[in-house]
Amino acid sequence: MIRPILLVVTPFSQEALEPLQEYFDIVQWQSLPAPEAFCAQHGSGVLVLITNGMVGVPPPCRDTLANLALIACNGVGYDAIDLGWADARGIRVINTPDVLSADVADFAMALALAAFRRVPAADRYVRENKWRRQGAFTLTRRFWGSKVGIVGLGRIGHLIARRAAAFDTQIGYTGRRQQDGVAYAYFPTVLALAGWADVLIVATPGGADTCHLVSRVELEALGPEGVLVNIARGSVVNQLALIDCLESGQLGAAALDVFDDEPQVPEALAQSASTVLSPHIASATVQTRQAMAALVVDNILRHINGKCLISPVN
Ligand code: 8YV
Repeated sequence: MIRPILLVVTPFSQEALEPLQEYFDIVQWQSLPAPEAFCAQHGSGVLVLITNGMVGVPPPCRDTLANLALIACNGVGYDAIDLGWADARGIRVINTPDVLSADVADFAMALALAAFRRVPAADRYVRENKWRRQGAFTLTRRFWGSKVGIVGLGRIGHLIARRAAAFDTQIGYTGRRQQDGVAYAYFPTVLALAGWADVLIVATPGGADTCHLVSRVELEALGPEGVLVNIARGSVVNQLALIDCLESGQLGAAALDVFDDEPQVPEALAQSASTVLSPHIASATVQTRQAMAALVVDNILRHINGKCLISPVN
C-alpha cells in the first residue's frame, strides 16, 4: 500500500517526527534537489504539510497538493498561510498557541531592558577595554516606573503586561476593543498609545490586518526618548519609517526580534547605535521548541486518527 507523504517544509525536530514514521513517508523540503519536480510527481500523495507562519505553503507546490488535508504550522503566527485557499479546499490548519507565550513575553522584557539600559553597548564597552581607557559608561534611562504601551493584548500581550507590572511600570494597551476586567489603561488607537508610552511593545499577529500598524506618525509620537520593541512580525512596523525616525532622532531606540525580509536586516538597523537586534529567537528555547513540536505532532496524530484537533485555526 502506498503510504501518504508528510512534507516538512521548515526546520523541525527529527526526534519529534519519530511517532509519525509509521504513518507517513516523511519528506524534507530542504533536502529535495528539485522541489517543484517532486511536487509535480508526488504532490497528490502529500496528506499533511508542516510549515511555519513565515513560510506557509510554498507557492511552487500549492496547486499539486490535491489531497492535502492538514497544514500544521510550527508557530503561533500563521500569517503566511492562505486560510482562504485552505478553507476553499477543506484543508484544516493548526498552530501552536500558548506553549510559547511565556518565552516570547520574557524576551520582550529582555529586549526592553536591553534597550533602556543599553546592555549590548555596555557589554561591548567592557570587551573593547573602553571602561579602563574612557571611564564610566554613559547614564541611561531606567525601565522601572516607565509607561509601557502594549499593542495587542492577546495571549502574549497579557503575559508581557504581567511582567512589566512586576517592574513597577504603568501599563497601557490598544487593540480592536477594550477588554472587560482588564485594569490597564485602554487607548483606542496605536497613535494615542504611542503618545502616552515611553516604550511601545508590538505583540499583534502579523498579516494584512496589522501591516504597518506602526508607521511614521506613531513612531514620532513615541518620540526621541521613546523605545519600540517588536516581538510580533516585521510587517507590523513600517521598517523604512523606523529607520528614518531612528536616524533623524525622532525615535530614541528600537529593539527588534523580527524584520521585514528575514534573515535580511538593513545595514541602517545593523549599524545603528540605537538598536538592539536579535534573529527571531523569542520562542527559541529548548523547552518551548520541544513543546511546539510535540503539539504539532499531537495534532497530526489526532487528525489521522479522526479525532478533534487540539489547536485548530480554521
Ligand atoms: C517561530 C514565531 O520562530 O510562533 C511564531 O509565530 O514566529 C516563532 O515562534 C516561527 O514560527 C518559526 O518556527
